[in-house]
Amino acid sequence: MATKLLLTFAICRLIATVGLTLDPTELLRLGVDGQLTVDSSDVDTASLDFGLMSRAEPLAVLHPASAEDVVRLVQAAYGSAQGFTVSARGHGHSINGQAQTTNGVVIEMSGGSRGGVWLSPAGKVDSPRVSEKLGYVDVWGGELWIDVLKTTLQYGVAPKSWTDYLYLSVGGTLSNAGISGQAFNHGPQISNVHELDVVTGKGELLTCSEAQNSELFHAVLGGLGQFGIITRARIALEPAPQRVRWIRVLYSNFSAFTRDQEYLISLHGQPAHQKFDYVEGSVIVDEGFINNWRSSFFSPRNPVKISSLGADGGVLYCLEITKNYDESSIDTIDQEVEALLKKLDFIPASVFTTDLPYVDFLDRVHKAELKLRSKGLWDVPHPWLNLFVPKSRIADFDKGVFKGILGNKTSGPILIYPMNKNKWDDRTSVVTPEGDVFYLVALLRSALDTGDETKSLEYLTNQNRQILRFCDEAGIGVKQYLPHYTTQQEWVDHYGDKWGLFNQRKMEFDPRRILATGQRIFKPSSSFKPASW
Ligand code: ZME
Repeated sequence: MATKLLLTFAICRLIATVGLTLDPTELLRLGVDGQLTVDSSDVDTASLDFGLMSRAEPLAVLHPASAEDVVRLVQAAYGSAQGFTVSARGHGHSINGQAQTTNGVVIEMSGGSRGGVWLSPAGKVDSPRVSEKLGYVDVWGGELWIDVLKTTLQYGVAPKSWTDYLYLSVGGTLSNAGISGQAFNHGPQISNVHELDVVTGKGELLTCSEAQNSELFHAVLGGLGQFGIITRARIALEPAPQRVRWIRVLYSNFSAFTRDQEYLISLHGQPAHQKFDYVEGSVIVDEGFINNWRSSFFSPRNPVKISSLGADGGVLYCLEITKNYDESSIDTIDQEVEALLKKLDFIPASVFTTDLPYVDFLDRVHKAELKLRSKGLWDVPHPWLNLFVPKSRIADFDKGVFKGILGNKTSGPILIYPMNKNKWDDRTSVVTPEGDVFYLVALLRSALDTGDETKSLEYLTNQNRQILRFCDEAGIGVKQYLPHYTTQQEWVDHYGDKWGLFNQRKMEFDPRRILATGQRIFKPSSSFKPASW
């Protein structure tokens, strides 16, 4: 209690210094079980994200002990005359300040001292609750996918659809879509959720699914945090494979590359032994990069002279595929992979194969993270650009961007892979391009201050603008994934036909526009905003 009073005084003082008129007794009356803090280290952490390109300080930070704490905070924000904003933050891997907020409170959904996993509305438990039939798991919204994986593996099961990087929160990826090489087959992560608990912008804790509160369910999936805070998710599981055969093959011809990728994802309806489990790809625009990349993936034997591969316009394409297996399929894995590879048109001498445990494959980006961290190359600005490009225009994109604007320079991985739109639910809040198949193109760049201006944040940010302008002028019809815009008109254009629905859902579920203001989609309502807005 003494701590709580001290905190309240601190918040009082803080609010006084920023000139807000928020009545501090509103926060005192919260009576949260978790920790509400204005510690500078908490505020600093909540002010930043992985992108390191925007900074916004919240008034305070809440480390919730349960969904009820989230309810108490949002109810206080919603019910107060002056009000404040509320943003949920997971592991802080947004690029453009999407989980930040000024004049409000950041709820730290992940990690901290809490530990374990919290279920709502049932209360605390020590581990995620795996259903008896092992068909799904219930997890706290702030849980990281790596921890969901480690726990479910103890029961011999695992989620079906992933992101490349697992140190992301469940609520965070479900608020976007959650994609990786499994999405062609299982759909994005938002297609693999049975049920959610959500705290709406009115402070109501609602369970939602296709059958119950379905409008909220679809709104929240890919909803960029605009309609509620996910406190529990029920995630679809499958029997966990034991091992992964991981293969990379190279192409110099872009149309051969995309033809093969599109063929492989067209196999989604086939029996498991006749398709790959994961289909991704990458673009290699300079030779220095592939040498690095090759040495980290393959044994020092099997040398490949990149210059001898006849790269078309100096650009190479790498198809990356996996096949999962276990003891029962150990005798057939070689033949199954061979039969699939026979159908493809890659450069014959360019097959690179690894074999590893399932968890090591899924957690592969973390290994890259540890290497980059050890060289001080992780906590740097990340001017990332993620685009959905329609299949019909991917060749134009290649010509204009990979063989054009990028100018043989990379500052990080460039991912490219197609997905089947029939695995996406149009009732969710996500926006995808026209056509049955669209590509993810991800430019995952790190900015460095080395004196080489092509590595600078300014250069890369400018290049992102150039790429978007090129797509716009060529009428390519791209949609940003993990979108970032600064004006409402751009958001209206982004949502297109879905804007009306998106706006209607906002009025219903967050009428005072207090949630996730860092997305910059809606301004907090004018009757409500403090003078400093
Ligand atoms: C900064 C960094 C990103 C280092 C490796 N990556 C990645 N590598 C491969 N796929 C990724 C990825 N980040 C997201 N997806």
